[in-house]
Amino acid sequence: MLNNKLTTNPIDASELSFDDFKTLVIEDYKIAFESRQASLLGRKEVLTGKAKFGIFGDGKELPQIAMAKAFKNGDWRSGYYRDQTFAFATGICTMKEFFAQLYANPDVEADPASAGRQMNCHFSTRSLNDDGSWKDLTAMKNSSSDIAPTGGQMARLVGLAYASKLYRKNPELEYLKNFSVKGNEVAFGTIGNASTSEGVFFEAINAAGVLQIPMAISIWDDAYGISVPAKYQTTKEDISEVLKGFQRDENNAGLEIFKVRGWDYPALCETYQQAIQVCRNEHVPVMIHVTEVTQPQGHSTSGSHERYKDKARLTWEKEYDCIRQMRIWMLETAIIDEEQLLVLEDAAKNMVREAQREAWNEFLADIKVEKDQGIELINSLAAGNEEISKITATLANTPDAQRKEIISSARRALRITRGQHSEERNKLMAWYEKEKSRNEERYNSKLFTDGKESPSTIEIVAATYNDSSRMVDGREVLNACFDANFARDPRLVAFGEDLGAIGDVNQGFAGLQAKYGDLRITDTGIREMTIIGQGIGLALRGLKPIAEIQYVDYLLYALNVLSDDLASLSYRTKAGQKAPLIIRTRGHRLEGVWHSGSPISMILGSLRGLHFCVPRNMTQAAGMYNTLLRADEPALVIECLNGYRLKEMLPENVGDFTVPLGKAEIIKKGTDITIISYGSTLRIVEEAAEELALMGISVEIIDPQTLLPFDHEHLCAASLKKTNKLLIVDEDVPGGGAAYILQQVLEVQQGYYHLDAQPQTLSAKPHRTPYGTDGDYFTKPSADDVVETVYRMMHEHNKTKYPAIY
Ligand SMILES: Cc1ncc(C[n+]2csc(CCOP(=O)(O)OP(=O)(O)O)c2C)c(N)n1
Ligand SMILES: [Mg+2]
Repeated sequence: MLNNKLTTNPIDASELSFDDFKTLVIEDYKIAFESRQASLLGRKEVLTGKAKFGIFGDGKELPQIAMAKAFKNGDWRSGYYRDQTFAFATGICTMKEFFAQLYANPDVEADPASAGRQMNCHFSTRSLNDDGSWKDLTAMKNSSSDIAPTGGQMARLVGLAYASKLYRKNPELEYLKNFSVKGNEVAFGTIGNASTSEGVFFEAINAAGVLQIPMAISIWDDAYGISVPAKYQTTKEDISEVLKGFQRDENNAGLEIFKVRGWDYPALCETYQQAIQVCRNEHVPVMIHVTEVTQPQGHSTSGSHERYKDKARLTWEKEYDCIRQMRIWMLETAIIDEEQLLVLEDAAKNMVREAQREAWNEFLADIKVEKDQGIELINSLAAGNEEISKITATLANTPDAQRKEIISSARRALRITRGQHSEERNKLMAWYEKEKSRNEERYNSKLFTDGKESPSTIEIVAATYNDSSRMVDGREVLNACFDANFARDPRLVAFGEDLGAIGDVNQGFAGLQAKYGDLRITDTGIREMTIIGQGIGLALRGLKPIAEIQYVDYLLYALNVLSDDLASLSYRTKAGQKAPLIIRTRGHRLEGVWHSGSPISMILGSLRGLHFCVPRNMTQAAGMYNTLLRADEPALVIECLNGYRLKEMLPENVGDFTVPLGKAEIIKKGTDITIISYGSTLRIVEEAAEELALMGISVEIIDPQTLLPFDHEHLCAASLKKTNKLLIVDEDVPGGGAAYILQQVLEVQQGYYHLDAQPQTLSAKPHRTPYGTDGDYFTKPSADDVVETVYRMMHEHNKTKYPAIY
């Protein structure tokens, strides 16, 4: 077994003898050189068809070696696809793992970063044990899981650094020994020069300056973003020049900005030592702008850079290739001689080649077993059937057949032999079923971590009331719930716009900052992407954040971070990382185009991987928070904007009762028609049901309470058995959230079977809601609309009993 851990050592040159110093430098060169070989060989593996796509870290080796020297156990990285040398130098990725990911090996042992789910060079360490519990993150070098959207790493970087601030400043967190040592951890970010054009980059830099957090952002500046040169990307073509206003000075806190050339090894080492010392000790954000970086093989395997770089640039890139420059410097300073270098380089090439071969053989090994089994089982059906013989012959002649070819062959054989009964066919079928479930585990599992703290494991506790229970404003129920939870668990923090001093715009957190301090309950700038990123980073580091988005209408400003990063986290790491972040927001009907949204289908379409709660009132919301805050999976809760001042009875166990996720509730029993609704429209449906009762129509109302998951017990279909009629009411666009509910009830719950009338949806108009009472009335479903829609359905069913209204 190859030992291909490459890790580099931190250096403090002042304390070393020249010989020790030489050894460390040579070791660094070796890692850089091996990494370059990995890039060259990786590209070949793609171009010869063994892997599908390749993007590599060539040209960026030396700054990453320097960065790795300053990176300690407990620290975090939030970077992007160029960081392979850093990953090798820190041990975050081994050479063999690098190739395993390139081949998409779905075995988590082979590719611990993503179990073959991510493109190559998307790095990630495993923070979790198999049961979803945390490892000791202070004893390891941590990398949050990369995502492909450029700049996407910036939002969570803020949170990773902010966690250090909380751990340093809040003594109540000291017991969390697995996550921090007095907040000394630095969050290292990396980003390409062109990606600094993204809004999230500027948002994150500003937030870091405001928050004063130990965030060290490195910019690998190779003057291009794929083919687009700096003049289209960056004002003055120089990002550190542009950001000079963020530089701290005697009077103002800010960032410390460094600039260093990417081929100058001694300067890089010195710069990183200095920068990270400031960052770690003083908790000041630093930026290291690494210029004059090259990209010898071009952007990725998708094209060649000769198409867009002129001759002068290509010549310069050759000359200032950082490995070449380091080599020259080492020879000039007599650190090594040419002969020794050649030996080292030869050994490095062999090491990389060996790791690649092992990774490829391991990738194919399991598949080969499945292929042999598949061929044998299919062959046993062949007797005289030419079509089947052809299938196995083709499969046998495909040396690098993957699971797709093997399973597809078995399925074709089963289709061809449909209707036949034989022992052989039964065997193939059993094998296919077994492989199907193994492949589900390989390719479709772990949308959630499903660990021992999953919301489904939280005990169900009913709300209780006593004789002295009071009716209070809905917001007071929430307030009491948050109060109890913050008293119970010091890991909880909440933040958002206007959430701190005034306790949010609807006062759910009123008075709680005064009680728990502004480290735990705090205001933020207007910066939705990094509010969510702040939450993700904290959650990745063992805290329990509630991030508030002031109105659901503004969720769009954070949707990229929520969808790309939070929602995909468990899946893309195959439960290697979790971020139990709760997003609290408010929405549905109120007033105006941007304070009345109910974009449910947008959320359903983009946030699989989150639980999605749509409580009808503040008591249900509190019960959901009580569940979620005891569990370890991310969720979004939309409170009803128009419900904060409505009266509700305050439960005596307001911080302890739980509303389980996926548990629908029958709000009103009835016999003629089932209406499914959620959130604010439920009150309208209830009002309509009263009028319908007077018209002789008995309505059963079901509140699914959560849309993801949806009605585990299939109460909706059970209700249809009785009523045979279905109406879904919501205030999303037509064909939005209601269409999803239809799919759940008709398809998943097989409710179609019980219908005797066309199922209907009643949603809002497809445009946004105009301001004012009439704007709402003519756009969103009203009680009139519900009454008449139900009545029309009853009329269709029995025209004599229910004569037409219009
Ligand atoms: C949000 C987003 N837009 C576009 C892309 C496609 N894309 C991938 S890499 C890249 C260029 C990035 O350049 P830079 O940030 O300078 O990094 P480099 O590759 O040069 O190291 C682009 C446009 C993407 N991945 N994500
Ligand atoms: Mg670039």
